[in-house]
Amino acid sequence: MTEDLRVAVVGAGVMGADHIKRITHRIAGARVSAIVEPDASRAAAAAEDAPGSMTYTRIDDPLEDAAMDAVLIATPGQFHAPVLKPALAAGLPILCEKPLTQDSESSLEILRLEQQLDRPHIQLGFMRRFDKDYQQLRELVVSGESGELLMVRALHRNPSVPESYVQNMLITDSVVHEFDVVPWLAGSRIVSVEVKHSRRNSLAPERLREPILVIMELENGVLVDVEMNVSVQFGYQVATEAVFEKGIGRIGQPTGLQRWDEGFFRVKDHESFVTRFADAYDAQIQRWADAVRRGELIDGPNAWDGYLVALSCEAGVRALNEGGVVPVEAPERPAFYA
Ligand code: ISE
Repeated sequence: MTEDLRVAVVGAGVMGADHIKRITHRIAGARVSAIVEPDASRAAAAAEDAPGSMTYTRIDDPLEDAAMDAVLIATPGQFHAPVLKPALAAGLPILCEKPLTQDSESSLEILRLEQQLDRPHIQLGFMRRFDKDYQQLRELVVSGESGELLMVRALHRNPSVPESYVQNMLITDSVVHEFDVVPWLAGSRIVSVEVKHSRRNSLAPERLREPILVIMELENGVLVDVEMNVSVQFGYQVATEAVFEKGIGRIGQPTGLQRWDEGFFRVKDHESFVTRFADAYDAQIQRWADAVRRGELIDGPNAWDGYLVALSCEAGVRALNEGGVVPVEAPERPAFYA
């Protein structure tokens, strides 16, 4: 393909608007040709960041106009399936923000539709796999330089969450990232999930009981704990410590200017995932666009990975609400997704 890849961005909320700016200003060989967003003011604001784009309120219209070569889905999770289905039927390559769909049953339906095509068309937006720190940690695991991986200790902290964020989203919207990245890091799948409730943060919204501690066991025996905390007030932190036989690997510490003044030592920390993972989002979308232009269609986690994560989320939600150690059973990866 010599022309720019024409991308339709569906959903112009926080992530969609950020991706529209990214594609316009930082991604080579791609441009936003269509914006699908029912909220008129959001659509108008997003269109300003994508010169030459058309705005629509429903996915069917740009599909009918053949206004795009590829689709980036950044709507809330419950609207993924209604966009995935017609986009797959049109044979378009898709980058879909997490989660694939709301549950494993509807994810399976998407897998069935995708398998009617000649190869995977859906890449999942698990951006942590494109973060340099995570990539280096994975290389350390694979190299064996520090011996075998024994434990993973993860911190996932948000300053606050929007009103639409409800209790189960601790798992389905937040820990969903660890459910993807940890098996990728450790080279082993999740076999069980347990959730412990800590003393409740009185600053958390009424409807939330958190922070929580999520404990996962991997097939290779590695134990993983995740502090999931969405009311820390002061900033956004995603950090991991990996415990090996002969050493420790640590990622996600604040970087940049260190200041000593007025009796304090300070380093600026992130306030949102938008800045913490900006480089990872850039790399993810650039590699996806390059893969689509080469005709390979995806270069990252696929819909099967999204399905495995949906299974872990179901176990996680059960563990959150009912307690106990909940097993995660996953079928064999089909050759289509090898
Ligand atoms: C949000 O939707 C994300 O995907 C962020 O990466 C995560 O840290 C946050 O907890 C979610 O709400």
